[in-house]
Amino acid sequence: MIDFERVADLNGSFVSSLARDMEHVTLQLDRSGQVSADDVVDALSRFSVAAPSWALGTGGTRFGRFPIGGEPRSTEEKIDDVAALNALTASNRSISLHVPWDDPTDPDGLREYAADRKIEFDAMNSNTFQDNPSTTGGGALTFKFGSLANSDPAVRNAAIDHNKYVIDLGIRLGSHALTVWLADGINHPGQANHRTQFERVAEGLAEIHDHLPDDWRIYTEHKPFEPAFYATVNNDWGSSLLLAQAAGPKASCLVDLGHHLPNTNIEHVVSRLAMLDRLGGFHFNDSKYGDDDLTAGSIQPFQLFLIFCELIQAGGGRLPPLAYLIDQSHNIKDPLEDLIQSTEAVSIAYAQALIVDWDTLRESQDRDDAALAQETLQSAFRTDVRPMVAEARRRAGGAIAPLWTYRALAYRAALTDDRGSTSTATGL
Ligand SMILES: [Mn+2]
Repeated sequence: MIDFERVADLNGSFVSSLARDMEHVTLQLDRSGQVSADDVVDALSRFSVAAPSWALGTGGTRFGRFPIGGEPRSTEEKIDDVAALNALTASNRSISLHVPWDDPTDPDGLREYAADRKIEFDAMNSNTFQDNPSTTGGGALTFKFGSLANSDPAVRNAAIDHNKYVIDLGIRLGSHALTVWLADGINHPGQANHRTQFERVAEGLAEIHDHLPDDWRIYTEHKPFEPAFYATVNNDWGSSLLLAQAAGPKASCLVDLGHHLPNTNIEHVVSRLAMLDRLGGFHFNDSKYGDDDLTAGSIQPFQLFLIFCELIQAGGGRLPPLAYLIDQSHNIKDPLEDLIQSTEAVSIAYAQALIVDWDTLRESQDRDDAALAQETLQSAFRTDVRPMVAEARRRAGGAIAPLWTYRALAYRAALTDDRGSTSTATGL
C-alpha cells in the first residue's frame, strides 16, 4: 500500500513552487473574469475516472507480450493497485471489472475488501468475444461465429445469460452499469446477413436491458473493426445509437476514443449523442491508427479538450454524471505510470474546458466571428492549468507530482518482490 504520510513528505519539496504557480494562474483567471482558480480546483476534486481491471498488467500485441514484474495475480491485487493509483492521483476512486477475467467467488467479501481501500465498482464488463467454460458450457458452444448475432439460438441464449450473470454479480458489488462490447460481425462477404445480425443483437440487448435493476444503465460500445474485419455489427456511433434505442430507455452509448476510423470528429459524435440523451460514458485513450493503445492525451490533446467542451455544454456548465473510464493497453510502460499519465491528461482537458470564456464564444458564434471563436478556445487550451490539477490532488491528500512520487516510493519494486517477476495479470 502507498503510505499517505510518505506522499505528504514527498510533497514537501514541491509545496512552495506549487503555491507560486497557483498564485500566477489565480491572477490569470481573475483577469479573465470567468471562473476562479478555486472553483476549478473544487470541480477537479470531485472528478474521478475509473481504472480498468484489465489494464493493470502489461498489454501486448499478437507479436508478443513483455511482463513488467509485480503484475496483479487476483482481483484483490488489482484493487490494491487502483488504491495505490488513487493514493497518488486522488482521481481514480473506482475500478471496472471484466468478467470472466474477474469472476469473484465471494462478491460480498470483495466489495468489503474494496470498500476498506475506498474503492468502488464502476461499470461491469461482459465478455462474449472469447469462449469460457462458465458461459459456453465447457466447449459445448462457441462464440467463434458471434454471440448475440450467432446463427444458433443456443449460443445467443448463452450470451444473454452471461450478461445477466454479470449484472447479478455487479448488483452484489454495488456497481450500477453494464458495458457490452460485442465482437459480432462478418469476416467474409456473404458469410452472414447484415440485417439479420443487427436484429439479433438488438433483440438480445433488449432482453439483457430488461434484466437491469431500475437504477442501472447499459452501455453499447462500438468499434469499427476487429475481430470482424469485413463488417462489425456495432461499428460506429450510428449503429450504437440504434442498438441503444432498440435496447430500451436505460441504454446509452459509450464512446471509446480509440474506436473510430482515422480523422473521425469525435467531439461531433459526442455532441450528437448528448443531444439525444444517449451519451453514456467514455473509454479514454488515444490512438494514431486503430483501437485503444495509447496514453490519453498523448497524441491529440486538443481533441480531448474539445470533447470536454462538449461535455460541459451538455451538462449546462458542469460535467454530466457519465461513466468515465480509462481503457488503454500498456505495452511497454509500467501500467500504473501510464494510468497516472492518462488520469493527468484527462484532468487537464477537463480543467481547460472549465476555463473557456463561454459568453465570448457564444457571442462570437452569433456574430459569425470565426477568428474570435478560435482565439477563445485556444486561450483556454493554451493556459497552463497543471497547477490547479496538482493543487486538487494535494488538497485531497494525493501527490503534487504523482509520477515522480510513484518512482520515489519504489512501488513497482515492492510489488515485484511480493508478487514475483513473472506474474501475469489477466486482461488485454
Ligand atoms: Mn473500450
